[in-house]
Amino acid sequence: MPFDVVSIIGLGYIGLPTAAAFAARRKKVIGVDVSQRAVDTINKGEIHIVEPELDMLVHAAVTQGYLRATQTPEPADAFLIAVPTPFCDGNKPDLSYIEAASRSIAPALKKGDIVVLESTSPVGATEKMSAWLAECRPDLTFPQHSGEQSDIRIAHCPERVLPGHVIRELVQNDRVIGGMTRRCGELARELYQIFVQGDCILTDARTAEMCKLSENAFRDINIAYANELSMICDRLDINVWELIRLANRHPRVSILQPGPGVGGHCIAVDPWFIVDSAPEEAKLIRAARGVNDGKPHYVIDQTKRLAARFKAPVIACLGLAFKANIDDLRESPAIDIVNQLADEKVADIVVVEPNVSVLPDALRGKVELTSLASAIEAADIVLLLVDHREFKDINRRRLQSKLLVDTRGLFA
Ligand code: SAJ
Repeated sequence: MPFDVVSIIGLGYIGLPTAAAFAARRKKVIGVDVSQRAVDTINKGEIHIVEPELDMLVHAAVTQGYLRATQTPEPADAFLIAVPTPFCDGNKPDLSYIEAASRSIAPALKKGDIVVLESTSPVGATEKMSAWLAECRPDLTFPQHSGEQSDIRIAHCPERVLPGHVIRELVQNDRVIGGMTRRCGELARELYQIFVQGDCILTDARTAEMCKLSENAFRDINIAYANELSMICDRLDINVWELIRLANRHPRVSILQPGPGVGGHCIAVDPWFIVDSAPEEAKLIRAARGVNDGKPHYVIDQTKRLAARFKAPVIACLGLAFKANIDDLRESPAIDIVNQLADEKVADIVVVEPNVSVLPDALRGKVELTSLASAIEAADIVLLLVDHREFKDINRRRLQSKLLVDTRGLFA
């Protein structure tokens, strides 16, 4: 039977749930991560990230002997690479994690194995991965040289799950599978059908890469539209939340929600991969990035204008995560906003983030992490940055004497 052993390289927000999904289907899974802390935590049956239901799945997988984590790659029948693809200076994609992961698994490869790149990647990355592997293993053949007959099969299958709903979406979402050859795609489809209930649709690797980038750029452009509307409505003294509710009554209109900016490691990053590869053509995609990256500065200016009304203002900043009900602080506009307000000494700042117990490095020593009740009690200005469920229950009467900057429309 093919795929007796599956290895997942990178045990983060995507890799760990994927490892757990294979293990739940009684596949032997070897999880590989460079972090000793992540490896130790997982081998205890615990998790190092916050994602609903993941703890139960990982605990079951480890205690039943289906999942084991290690820092060193071992032989397997299928290797899935799920490492970060950030951008470096100049908004250029940084493929160094993919390269390091590829080189690390190369010694463990044997004839007949498949390697799938799951990380969101610029067009051409899967071909590069194949070339790195080929360079490390001249004794094996790879698709770009020997086509259908290669020893190792290579494919790209971008993850599409929404943080906070990963376990459900991992199983239910359709998957786009880009094989370096038709046979590579077919084999990858067999692999994913072990746990995916959605359709697994075959294409080539470059189209699969572009498909994932296009999905996230689509969302970025639509959020930019909502953010731009929010600023236009401020100028025209119109409640943007009511406006969007009304416009969305049209059967073919579905405007997204404005916010303090776009965060996370996907939507704020991936459109740049398209811009980088086609700078002349990608005008709209670049403009949307500009609008969304500009929104935190707009919120900072709004807050500063209110703070100037007080002698010694206290601002309660509600939320640091990049979106509601998660602990993920990566690329969070809320952190940039709090950081700049603190650096400019606009006010004394207290912060509430129910999903973390310590402040991120960027804010340590500059602001105080406190409870919701005491933050609101102390505040002259309440700056709502994330629509966490805990904030929805705030007693509106306690806000009556405060000035509000509600970037998420929670109190609208
Ligand atoms: N946001 C808004 N207004 C909205 C929706 C989102 O301001 O109406 C903000 C959020 O607050 C957050 C950012 O956008 O700061 C991104 O959040 P998100 O929920 O739109 O997306 P992510 O980054 O959590 O996940 C996205 C998803 N992509 C799409 O929906 C097209 C997910 O399916 C992808 O798998 C994921 O990127 C990824 O890993 O690429």
